[in-house]
Amino acid sequence: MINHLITLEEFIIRSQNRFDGATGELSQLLRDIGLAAKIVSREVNKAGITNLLGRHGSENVHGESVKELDVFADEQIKSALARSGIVSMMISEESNELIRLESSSGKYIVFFDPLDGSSNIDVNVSVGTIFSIYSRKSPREEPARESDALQRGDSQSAAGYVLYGSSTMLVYTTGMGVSSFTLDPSIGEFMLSDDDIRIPDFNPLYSINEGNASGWPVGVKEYISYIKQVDPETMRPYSLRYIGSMVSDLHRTLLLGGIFLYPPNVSNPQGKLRLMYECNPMGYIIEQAGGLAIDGKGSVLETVPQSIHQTAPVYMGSRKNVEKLQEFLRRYG
Ligand code: AHM
Ligand code: MG
Repeated sequence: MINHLITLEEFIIRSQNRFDGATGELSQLLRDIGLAAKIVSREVNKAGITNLLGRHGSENVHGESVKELDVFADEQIKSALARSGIVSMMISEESNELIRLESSSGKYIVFFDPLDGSSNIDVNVSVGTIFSIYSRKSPREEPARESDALQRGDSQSAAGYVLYGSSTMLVYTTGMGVSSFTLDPSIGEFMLSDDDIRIPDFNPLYSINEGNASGWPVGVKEYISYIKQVDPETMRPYSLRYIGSMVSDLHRTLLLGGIFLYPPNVSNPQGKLRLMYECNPMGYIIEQAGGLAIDGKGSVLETVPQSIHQTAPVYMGSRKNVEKLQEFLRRYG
């Protein structure tokens, strides 16, 4: 419970002060992202009354149509990441290639999805920005290498998301728990809402696109059929909640508990969601809050990435919910 107001800036500085030897670079980077989030939030909120809304007429690297707001968010985040010289490379869902910045000696590599769930914008459903930050491994006097970007999710220095919902919230972790901030538009500041979010251990809630059921692995089919059976003792049947906007579905899961699933299916045999800027950052947050994030074999965060835009199956949420799913995945191979 927070009994006095703390801004995002103040919180970041206080957290930095707890580390001897912190250079302040990560703090600066988080503040830069916070600023971009405010600008994107302003545009998302007024999208309905301006002509920003609508298709931009091009397709991104995944063949999806790009909306004007995606482009706007992409530009804002790129310029935020470029402004302090801390980032050497960035990777956006909207760009095929990784982007090398002039500050090639910058310490950090940032992956981001500028506006996730953008197919929901036209219908006024919440969307979000996701980011994932890695510290480079190569010497800083040399230009950063692609291998600096292809690190496992458990090496993330920080990860977070911004949810543009009924209010705008920024949620992030640097590996010491999860904190959330709510944008107060009247003063233009993100204010601390919770400095230690814990995901409930269990909730009979599940979140999945059931339209894809025919292509799921047998273990997932059997699990979903199990959670629909009636058994009050194990709180079955579970309730279904699916928005179709990952940030929204996982924000709810983080606060209320339950399980979010995006298994492989016929159209996406390797899963649909992107490992580096969807599964890893959201998985890191869920695990930091006490939940689990798996890909069906092991922890999502232990996957060794092969490419910057690769996809992965993902199951994450409350520990007991995910463990029950794991039983089914093991039993049915
Ligand atoms: P996007 O990055 O193109 O917006 O796609 C990702 C979105 C996620 O937000 C969401 O969880 C998922 O796609 C929904 O997919 P589906 O429509 O197949 O259920
Ligand atoms: Mg996305």
